Amino acid sequence: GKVRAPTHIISTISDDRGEEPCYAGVPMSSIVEQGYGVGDVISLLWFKRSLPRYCTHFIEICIMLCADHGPCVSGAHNTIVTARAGKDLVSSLVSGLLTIGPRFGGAIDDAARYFKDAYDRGLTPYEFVEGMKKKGIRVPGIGHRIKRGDNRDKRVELLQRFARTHFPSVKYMEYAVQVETYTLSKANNLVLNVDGAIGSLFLDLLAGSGMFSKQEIDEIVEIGYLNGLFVLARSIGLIGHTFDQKRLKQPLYRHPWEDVLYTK
Ligand code: Q5B
Repeated sequence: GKVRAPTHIISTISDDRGEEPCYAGVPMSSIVEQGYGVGDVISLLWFKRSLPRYCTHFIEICIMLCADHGPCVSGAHNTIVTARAGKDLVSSLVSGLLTIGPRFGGAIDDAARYFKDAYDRGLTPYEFVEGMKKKGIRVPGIGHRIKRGDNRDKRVELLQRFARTHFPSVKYMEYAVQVETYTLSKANNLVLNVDGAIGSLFLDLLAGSGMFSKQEIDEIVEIGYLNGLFVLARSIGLIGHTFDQKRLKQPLYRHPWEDVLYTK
């Protein structure tokens, strides 16, 4: 009989062997003809299922409001400097992307991990925050360079308003808000930031949509899918910054001596 040669790659999310590519079994023509959006495509390629419209809309809102945050943040700064050094689009983009991490934009997965663990174990915000302090770990999803208790992040408010209106449950987000109330009592910059809002609300999406088993939720949180939202979104802005610098024909960037403390 026929013998199947062993394969070197296993793939489960897409297939291009037929007349048209399929994402998680859904042909491209259906995606286009049924008016799917980028949230649906992310659902198919990342989660391997079609999610309800409020979930895909939420994903799209995350993408839109994380697409850029001006030229001064780490990612845009790196991209601008790289573009001004005459590098190409991909180099400029990845130079910015490489700054995404635990302090900048890449705290979403850890925010989800820590908020989930603390909520599921029934820790009070005080026990959670002080426990993190004892371990010397900053609470992921809390704190911002320019946002304050009296100057909240509008993006966080927009996400919260959408979820309170459309999600069946926002228990993880409400827990994150209680944590914020406690951290704000310690310092005015310790607000719930955009990473913390997305991390906690995605837990609510996973737990409340009825589309994921407990085991699947644990796996998604453990693998860490959610920083992908920031990486994907901010790529839009970083590409824009690259084009902007090239359009403006900006010269090589050199940091001014006056802004460096030279010391022995
Ligand atoms: N303290 C974000 O810090 C920042 C604490 C804390 C306990 C905390 C910091 C942090 C967790 C990581 C996180 C995502 C580095 C941020 C983003 C996207 C963005 C960016 C943009 C965009 C800011 C002063 C005192 C110290 C610290 C204490 C600070 N955070 N304690 N838990 N989480 N957060 N990142 O202002 O006693 O003086 O030693 O690491 O969630 O990246 O727009 O810019 O869209 O692009 O540099 O929004 O919060 O404050 O380091 O001077 O700390 O607060 O221990 O206490 P800062 P520091 P002490 S959203």
